[in-house]
Amino acid sequence: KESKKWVLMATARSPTNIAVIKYWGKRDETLILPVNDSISVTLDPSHLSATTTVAVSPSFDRDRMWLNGKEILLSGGRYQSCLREIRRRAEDVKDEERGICIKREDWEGLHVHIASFNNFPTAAGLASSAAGFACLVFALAKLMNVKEETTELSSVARQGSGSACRSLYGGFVKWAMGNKEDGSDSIAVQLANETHWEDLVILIAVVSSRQKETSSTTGMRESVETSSLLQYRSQVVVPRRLIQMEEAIKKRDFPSFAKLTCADSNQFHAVCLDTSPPIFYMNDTSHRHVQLCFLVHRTSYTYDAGPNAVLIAPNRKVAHLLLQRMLFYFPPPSEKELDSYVLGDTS
Ligand code: 2P0
Repeated sequence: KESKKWVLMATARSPTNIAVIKYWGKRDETLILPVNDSISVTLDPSHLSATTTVAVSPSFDRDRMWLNGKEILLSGGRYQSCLREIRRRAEDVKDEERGICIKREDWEGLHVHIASFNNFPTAAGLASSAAGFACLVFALAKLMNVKEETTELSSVARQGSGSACRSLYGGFVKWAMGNKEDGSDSIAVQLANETHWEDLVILIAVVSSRQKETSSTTGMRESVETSSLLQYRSQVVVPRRLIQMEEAIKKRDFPSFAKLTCADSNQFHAVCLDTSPPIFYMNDTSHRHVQLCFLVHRTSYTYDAGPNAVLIAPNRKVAHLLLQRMLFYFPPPSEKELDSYVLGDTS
């Protein structure tokens, strides 16, 4: 009975990432294998990130998880895939001070409890699943003393959520689609680390923190089934754009980087419109942000599966100017407006 009292824990924090060449469409839904390569920039972990603590104890009778304090079901295939893949790679763990010894073969019979928090809106098109699954996989790997390289872990995180594989690295990251059927070469690689382009400033304008109406998973499936633009994009446009984007990142060439980023965001949303039934992730406010971006010289924008703007400036000076314009055209609500909003007065 005494031996049932111990709990071993590990905590990790992972930032979200913003794709500048978008992933949209899967060729295998179970293994989460994409139809094209993608490139993203990982944000600073102090802002949009997930923090996850995983715990193991012989007293736990089943795997359980809490997301932002609320228990969620772990029965979904994606959580099960990540847990299974990490358990498969688990090693011996010893805590001599506390007299705990877990043999690699013991992990199969032990259960985990997982508590995860996002410091930003969940499922509002700010890649919360990317930060969440990257963090879960990293924390579990730490707890179970998994020795694999980050690239190998990225293929586990990918099975939680495609974009999560890119959040295991900082800086600029490419998710290579791979071509093997088992997905073993569908992994993330770091193109440049977080110090490579430190001047770059990313501003996020939260237009809505409501959950999106069409989940990425459903949206992608419908685009793959119905959009001919998606086929052209994945086979012709993205391969070309990828080479240009890698070059722009390497040279810190902001004009090329900005042009490619905007073009790729536009094409992703064009694919959404080309889907049947059409998917509308951007709204009128998003469109106004795009117009504003064109008014401020040397800025770029990108939109994920939601209306929130991700605006990119080459340095703090331009970011300051952009922010000034944003606050002029989209002034924050007055205290009176805020009060009526909180009190539910819609008049
Ligand atoms: C991306 N998005 O590259 C693209 C751009 C949204 C638009 O990856 O089904 O949540 O879990 O693999 O990763 C959002 O899709 O989808 C996404 P699943 P995920 O960031």
